[in-house]
Amino acid sequence: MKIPHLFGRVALAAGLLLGGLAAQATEFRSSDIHPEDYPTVLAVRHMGEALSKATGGKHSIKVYAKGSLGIEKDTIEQTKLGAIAMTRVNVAPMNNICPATMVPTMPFLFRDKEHMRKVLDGAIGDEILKDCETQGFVGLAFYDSGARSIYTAKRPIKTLADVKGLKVRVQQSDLWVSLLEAMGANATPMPFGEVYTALKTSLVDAAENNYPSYESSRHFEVAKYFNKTEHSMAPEILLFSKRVWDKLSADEQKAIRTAAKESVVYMRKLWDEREEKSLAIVKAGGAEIIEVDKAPFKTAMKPVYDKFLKDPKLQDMVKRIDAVK
Ligand code: BDP
Repeated sequence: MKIPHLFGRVALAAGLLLGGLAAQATEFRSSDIHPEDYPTVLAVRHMGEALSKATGGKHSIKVYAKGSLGIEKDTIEQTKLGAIAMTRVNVAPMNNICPATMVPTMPFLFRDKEHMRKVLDGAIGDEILKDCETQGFVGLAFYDSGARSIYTAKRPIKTLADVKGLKVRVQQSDLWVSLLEAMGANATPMPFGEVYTALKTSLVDAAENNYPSYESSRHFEVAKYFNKTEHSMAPEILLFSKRVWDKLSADEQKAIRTAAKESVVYMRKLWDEREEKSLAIVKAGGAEIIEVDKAPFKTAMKPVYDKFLKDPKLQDMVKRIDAVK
Protein backbone atom coordinates (compact mmCIF):
# COMPACT_ATOMS: atom_id res chain seq x y z
CA MET A 1 0.00 0.00 0.00
CA LYS A 2 1.34 3.39 -0.97
CA ILE A 3 0.78 6.20 1.48
CA PRO A 4 1.07 9.47 -0.39
CA HIS A 5 1.77 12.08 2.27
CA LEU A 6 2.43 12.62 5.93
CA PHE A 7 -1.20 13.27 6.80
CA GLY A 8 -2.11 9.93 5.31
CA ARG A 9 0.52 8.14 7.33
CA VAL A 10 -0.50 9.81 10.59
CA ALA A 11 -4.14 9.01 9.89
CA LEU A 12 -3.26 5.42 9.19
CA ALA A 13 -1.25 5.09 12.39
CA ALA A 14 -4.06 6.61 14.44
CA GLY A 15 -6.53 4.38 12.69
CA LEU A 16 -4.51 1.27 13.52
CA LEU A 17 -4.22 2.28 17.14
CA LEU A 18 -7.89 3.07 17.53
CA GLY A 19 -8.74 0.05 15.43
CA GLY A 20 -6.92 -2.14 17.93
CA LEU A 21 -8.73 -0.61 20.85
CA ALA A 22 -12.03 -0.40 19.06
CA ALA A 23 -12.04 -3.98 17.88
CA GLN A 24 -14.27 -4.94 20.78
CA ALA A 25 -15.79 -1.85 22.30
CA THR A 26 -16.98 -2.80 25.73
CA GLU A 27 -18.74 -1.49 28.75
CA PHE A 28 -17.06 -3.46 31.52
CA ARG A 29 -19.36 -4.40 34.36
CA SER A 30 -18.01 -3.80 37.84
CA SER A 31 -19.66 -4.72 41.11
CA ASP A 32 -19.72 -3.16 44.55
CA ILE A 33 -21.87 -3.84 47.61
CA HIS A 34 -21.77 -0.20 48.70
CA PRO A 35 -24.30 2.53 47.86
CA GLU A 36 -23.92 4.99 44.98
CA ASP A 37 -22.24 7.72 47.02
CA TYR A 38 -19.66 5.51 48.76
CA PRO A 39 -16.01 6.35 47.97
CA THR A 40 -15.27 2.96 46.36
CA VAL A 41 -18.22 3.29 43.98
CA LEU A 42 -17.34 6.86 43.07
CA ALA A 43 -13.70 5.90 42.53
CA VAL A 44 -14.49 3.09 40.09
CA ARG A 45 -16.85 5.46 38.23
CA HIS A 46 -13.99 7.93 38.05
CA MET A 47 -11.75 5.19 36.71
CA GLY A 48 -14.36 4.45 34.03
CA GLU A 49 -14.36 8.06 32.91
CA ALA A 50 -10.57 8.08 32.67
CA LEU A 51 -10.64 4.84 30.71
CA SER A 52 -13.26 6.18 28.36
CA LYS A 53 -11.16 9.27 27.73
CA ALA A 54 -8.00 7.26 27.16
CA THR A 55 -9.69 5.00 24.62
CA GLY A 56 -11.57 7.66 22.73
CA GLY A 57 -14.89 6.58 24.22
CA LYS A 58 -14.61 2.96 23.15
CA HIS A 59 -14.26 1.43 26.59
CA SER A 60 -16.11 2.31 29.72
CA ILE A 61 -17.11 0.86 33.06
CA LYS A 62 -20.58 0.48 34.44
CA VAL A 63 -20.63 0.17 38.21
CA TYR A 64 -23.37 -1.95 39.72
CA ALA A 65 -23.62 -0.64 43.27
CA LYS A 66 -25.63 -1.75 46.32
CA GLY A 67 -24.80 -5.40 45.81
CA SER A 68 -27.05 -5.64 42.76
CA LEU A 69 -24.70 -8.25 41.26
CA GLY A 70 -24.44 -10.21 44.50
CA ILE A 71 -22.49 -10.55 47.72
CA GLU A 72 -18.70 -10.26 47.56
CA LYS A 73 -18.03 -13.99 47.61
CA ASP A 74 -20.27 -14.45 44.59
CA THR A 75 -19.01 -11.49 42.59
CA ILE A 76 -15.46 -12.78 43.12
CA GLU A 77 -16.55 -16.08 41.61
CA GLN A 78 -18.31 -14.35 38.71
CA THR A 79 -15.23 -12.27 38.04
CA LYS A 80 -13.09 -15.38 37.95
CA LEU A 81 -15.46 -16.91 35.41
CA GLY A 82 -15.47 -13.72 33.34
CA ALA A 83 -19.22 -13.26 33.76
CA ILE A 84 -18.41 -9.81 35.09
CA ALA A 85 -15.22 -7.94 34.25
CA MET A 86 -14.43 -6.32 37.58
CA THR A 87 -15.24 -6.38 41.23
CA ARG A 88 -14.33 -4.12 44.12
CA VAL A 89 -14.21 -6.08 47.35
CA ASN A 90 -12.41 -6.05 50.65
CA VAL A 91 -9.29 -8.23 50.77
CA ALA A 92 -11.01 -10.41 53.41
CA PRO A 93 -13.06 -12.61 51.05
CA MET A 94 -9.87 -13.06 48.99
CA ASN A 95 -7.89 -14.37 51.98
CA ASN A 96 -8.84 -18.00 51.37
CA ILE A 97 -8.21 -17.66 47.61
CA CYS A 98 -5.03 -15.67 47.36
CA PRO A 99 -2.73 -16.10 50.39
CA ALA A 100 -0.76 -12.86 50.00
CA THR A 101 -3.94 -10.88 50.69
CA MET A 102 -3.76 -12.20 54.25
CA VAL A 103 -0.74 -10.02 54.91
CA PRO A 104 -2.43 -6.57 54.68
CA THR A 105 -5.35 -8.03 56.64
CA MET A 106 -3.15 -8.96 59.61
CA PRO A 107 -4.08 -7.32 62.90
CA PHE A 108 -2.15 -4.25 64.01
CA LEU A 109 0.19 -4.57 61.01
CA PHE A 110 0.20 -1.01 59.72
CA ARG A 111 1.31 1.73 62.06
CA ASP A 112 -1.06 4.25 60.54
CA LYS A 113 -2.73 5.35 57.32
CA GLU A 114 0.47 6.81 55.87
CA HIS A 115 2.37 3.58 56.51
CA MET A 116 -0.36 1.57 54.84
CA ARG A 117 -0.50 3.82 51.79
CA LYS A 118 3.25 3.77 51.38
CA VAL A 119 3.42 -0.02 51.57
CA LEU A 120 0.54 -0.61 49.20
CA ASP A 121 1.82 1.96 46.69
CA GLY A 122 5.20 0.27 46.54
CA ALA A 123 6.69 -3.04 45.44
CA ILE A 124 5.01 -4.99 48.25
CA GLY A 125 1.58 -3.82 47.14
CA ASP A 126 2.36 -4.95 43.60
CA GLU A 127 3.51 -8.36 44.84
CA ILE A 128 0.21 -8.89 46.61
CA LEU A 129 -1.80 -7.84 43.58
CA LYS A 130 0.27 -10.13 41.39
CA ASP A 131 -0.36 -13.07 43.70
CA CYS A 132 -4.03 -13.03 42.70
CA GLU A 133 -3.14 -13.65 39.04
CA THR A 134 -2.55 -17.36 39.46
CA GLN A 135 -6.12 -17.59 40.77
CA GLY A 136 -7.73 -15.90 37.79
CA PHE A 137 -7.66 -12.25 38.87
CA VAL A 138 -5.66 -9.28 37.72
CA GLY A 139 -5.21 -7.13 40.80
CA LEU A 140 -5.42 -3.50 39.67
CA ALA A 141 -5.25 -1.45 42.84
CA PHE A 142 -5.89 -1.13 46.54
CA TYR A 143 -8.25 1.42 48.03
CA ASP A 144 -8.29 2.64 51.63
CA SER A 145 -10.69 1.08 54.06
CA GLY A 146 -9.59 2.84 57.23
CA ALA A 147 -9.16 1.05 60.52
CA ARG A 148 -11.79 -1.44 61.61
CA SER A 149 -13.16 -1.38 65.14
CA ILE A 150 -15.71 -3.48 67.01
CA TYR A 151 -19.11 -1.95 67.58
CA THR A 152 -21.48 -3.42 70.12
CA ALA A 153 -25.20 -3.27 70.69
CA LYS A 154 -25.59 -3.65 74.44
CA ARG A 155 -22.46 -2.61 76.27
CA PRO A 156 -19.16 -0.95 75.50
CA ILE A 157 -15.80 -2.69 75.26
CA LYS A 158 -13.05 -1.17 77.34
CA THR A 159 -10.74 -4.09 77.87
CA LEU A 160 -9.99 -7.34 76.11
CA ALA A 161 -12.01 -9.22 78.75
CA ASP A 162 -15.14 -7.38 77.57
CA VAL A 163 -14.94 -9.19 74.22
CA LYS A 164 -15.09 -12.62 75.79
CA GLY A 165 -18.11 -14.59 74.64
CA LEU A 166 -19.50 -11.79 72.45
CA LYS A 167 -21.05 -12.96 69.21
CA VAL A 168 -19.29 -10.87 66.59
CA ARG A 169 -20.13 -10.84 62.90
CA VAL A 170 -17.03 -11.17 60.72
CA GLN A 171 -16.32 -11.19 56.99
CA GLN A 172 -16.30 -14.51 55.17
CA SER A 173 -12.69 -15.47 55.76
CA ASP A 174 -11.04 -18.08 58.00
CA LEU A 175 -8.47 -15.52 59.06
CA TRP A 176 -11.20 -13.19 60.25
CA VAL A 177 -12.84 -15.94 62.27
CA SER A 178 -9.52 -16.68 64.02
CA LEU A 179 -8.81 -13.02 64.56
CA LEU A 180 -11.98 -12.48 66.56
CA GLU A 181 -11.64 -15.85 68.28
CA ALA A 182 -8.18 -14.83 69.45
CA MET A 183 -9.87 -11.92 71.21
CA GLY A 184 -12.18 -14.37 72.94
CA ALA A 185 -15.21 -13.64 70.76
CA ASN A 186 -17.57 -16.06 69.17
CA ALA A 187 -17.05 -15.20 65.48
CA THR A 188 -19.96 -15.49 63.06
CA PRO A 189 -19.18 -15.03 59.36
CA MET A 190 -21.98 -13.55 57.26
CA PRO A 191 -22.41 -11.23 54.26
CA PHE A 192 -22.40 -7.51 54.97
CA GLY A 193 -25.98 -6.99 53.83
CA GLU A 194 -27.31 -9.22 56.60
CA VAL A 195 -25.58 -7.48 59.48
CA TYR A 196 -28.14 -4.76 60.22
CA THR A 197 -30.90 -7.28 60.86
CA ALA A 198 -28.55 -9.62 62.71
CA LEU A 199 -27.67 -6.82 65.12
CA LYS A 200 -31.23 -5.67 65.45
CA THR A 201 -32.58 -9.13 66.24
CA SER A 202 -29.62 -9.96 68.55
CA LEU A 203 -28.50 -12.80 66.31
CA VAL A 204 -25.12 -11.17 66.90
CA ASP A 205 -24.00 -8.79 69.67
CA ALA A 206 -21.46 -6.91 67.61
CA ALA A 207 -19.80 -6.34 64.25
CA GLU A 208 -16.66 -4.51 63.21
CA ASN A 209 -15.94 -1.99 60.50
CA ASN A 210 -14.65 1.48 59.64
CA TYR A 211 -16.62 4.73 60.16
CA PRO A 212 -17.94 5.06 56.59
CA SER A 213 -19.39 1.53 56.52
CA TYR A 214 -20.73 1.83 60.08
CA GLU A 215 -22.49 4.99 58.98
CA SER A 216 -23.69 4.15 55.44
CA SER A 217 -25.12 0.79 56.55
CA ARG A 218 -26.87 2.54 59.49
CA HIS A 219 -25.37 -0.07 61.82
CA PHE A 220 -24.90 2.72 64.35
CA GLU A 221 -28.66 2.72 64.85
CA VAL A 222 -28.54 -0.84 66.20
CA ALA A 223 -25.05 -0.95 67.77
CA LYS A 224 -24.27 2.37 69.33
CA TYR A 225 -20.95 1.64 71.06
CA PHE A 226 -18.09 2.15 68.62
CA ASN A 227 -15.09 0.79 70.52
CA LYS A 228 -11.85 1.94 68.97
CA THR A 229 -10.02 -1.37 68.78
CA GLU A 230 -8.68 -0.41 65.34
CA HIS A 231 -7.52 -4.00 64.96
CA SER A 232 -7.05 -4.19 61.19
CA MET A 233 -6.65 -1.89 58.22
CA ALA A 234 -7.57 -4.60 55.67
CA PRO A 235 -7.80 -2.56 52.45
CA GLU A 236 -10.17 -2.79 49.51
CA ILE A 237 -8.96 -4.44 46.33
CA LEU A 238 -9.95 -3.89 42.73
CA LEU A 239 -9.92 -7.11 40.72
CA PHE A 240 -10.23 -7.60 36.98
CA SER A 241 -11.16 -10.92 35.43
CA LYS A 242 -8.07 -12.63 34.01
CA ARG A 243 -10.29 -14.32 31.44
CA VAL A 244 -11.51 -10.99 30.10
CA TRP A 245 -8.07 -9.42 30.50
CA ASP A 246 -6.33 -12.00 28.33
CA LYS A 247 -8.55 -11.07 25.39
CA LEU A 248 -7.49 -7.41 25.53
CA SER A 249 -4.58 -5.82 23.70
CA ALA A 250 -1.50 -4.64 25.57
CA ASP A 251 -2.62 -1.03 24.95
CA GLU A 252 -6.01 -1.70 26.43
CA GLN A 253 -4.53 -3.41 29.46
CA LYS A 254 -2.22 -0.50 29.99
CA ALA A 255 -5.10 1.98 29.74
CA ILE A 256 -7.02 0.01 32.36
CA ARG A 257 -4.07 -0.19 34.75
CA THR A 258 -3.35 3.52 34.40
CA ALA A 259 -6.98 4.49 34.99
CA ALA A 260 -7.11 2.23 38.07
CA LYS A 261 -3.96 3.73 39.58
CA GLU A 262 -5.27 7.24 38.95
CA SER A 263 -8.50 6.43 40.71
CA VAL A 264 -6.56 5.60 43.88
CA VAL A 265 -5.51 9.23 44.27
CA TYR A 266 -9.09 10.35 43.78
CA MET A 267 -10.40 7.73 46.19
CA ARG A 268 -8.05 8.78 48.99
CA LYS A 269 -9.33 12.30 48.92
CA LEU A 270 -12.92 11.07 49.02
CA TRP A 271 -12.02 8.63 51.77
CA ASP A 272 -10.45 11.18 54.06
CA GLU A 273 -13.47 13.44 53.68
CA ARG A 274 -15.92 10.61 54.19
CA GLU A 275 -14.24 9.34 57.35
CA GLU A 276 -14.76 12.73 58.95
CA LYS A 277 -18.27 13.13 57.67
CA SER A 278 -19.29 9.65 58.81
CA LEU A 279 -17.90 10.19 62.27
CA ALA A 280 -19.97 13.36 62.59
CA ILE A 281 -23.11 11.57 61.36
CA VAL A 282 -22.81 8.62 63.73
CA LYS A 283 -22.12 10.88 66.69
CA ALA A 284 -25.14 13.01 65.85
CA GLY A 285 -27.10 9.76 65.57
CA GLY A 286 -26.24 8.78 69.14
CA ALA A 287 -23.15 6.61 68.70
CA GLU A 288 -20.62 6.65 71.52
CA ILE A 289 -16.98 6.55 70.53
CA ILE A 290 -15.01 4.62 73.12
CA GLU A 291 -11.24 4.64 73.62
CA VAL A 292 -9.76 1.19 74.13
CA ASP A 293 -6.41 0.15 75.56
CA LYS A 294 -5.07 -1.67 72.50
CA ALA A 295 -1.93 -3.23 74.00
CA PRO A 296 -3.61 -6.43 75.31
CA PHE A 297 -5.42 -6.82 72.00
CA LYS A 298 -2.12 -6.70 70.13
CA THR A 299 -0.57 -9.32 72.40
CA ALA A 300 -3.56 -11.60 71.90
CA MET A 301 -2.97 -11.64 68.13
CA LYS A 302 0.14 -13.83 68.16
CA PRO A 303 -1.76 -17.09 67.45
CA VAL A 304 -3.27 -15.47 64.34
CA TYR A 305 0.17 -14.69 62.93
CA ASP A 306 1.40 -18.18 63.85
CA LYS A 307 -1.53 -19.93 62.21
CA PHE A 308 -1.89 -17.96 58.99
CA LEU A 309 1.62 -16.84 58.19
CA LYS A 310 3.39 -20.19 58.16
CA ASP A 311 4.80 -19.51 54.71
CA PRO A 312 8.27 -17.92 55.13
CA LYS A 313 7.59 -15.68 52.13
CA LEU A 314 4.63 -14.14 53.91
CA GLN A 315 6.58 -13.82 57.16
CA ASP A 316 9.29 -12.05 55.25
CA MET A 317 6.71 -9.71 53.75
CA VAL A 318 5.59 -8.72 57.25
CA LYS A 319 9.19 -7.93 58.15
CA ARG A 320 9.62 -5.83 55.03
CA ILE A 321 6.41 -3.98 55.83
CA ASP A 322 7.66 -3.23 59.34
CA ALA A 323 10.83 -1.85 57.83
CA VAL A 324 8.99 0.64 55.61
CA LYS A 325 9.44 3.98 57.31
C1 BDP B 1 -16.50 -2.76 54.27
C2 BDP B 1 -15.86 -3.11 52.95
C3 BDP B 1 -16.71 -4.12 52.20
C4 BDP B 1 -16.99 -5.32 53.07
C5 BDP B 1 -17.57 -4.87 54.39
C6 BDP B 1 -17.82 -6.06 55.29
O1 BDP B 1 -15.75 -1.95 52.16
O2 BDP B 1 -16.03 -4.49 51.03
O3 BDP B 1 -17.87 -6.16 52.44
O4 BDP B 1 -16.72 -3.94 55.03
O5 BDP B 1 -17.56 -5.96 56.48
O6 BDP B 1 -15.65 -1.90 54.98
O7 BDP B 1 -18.29 -7.08 54.80
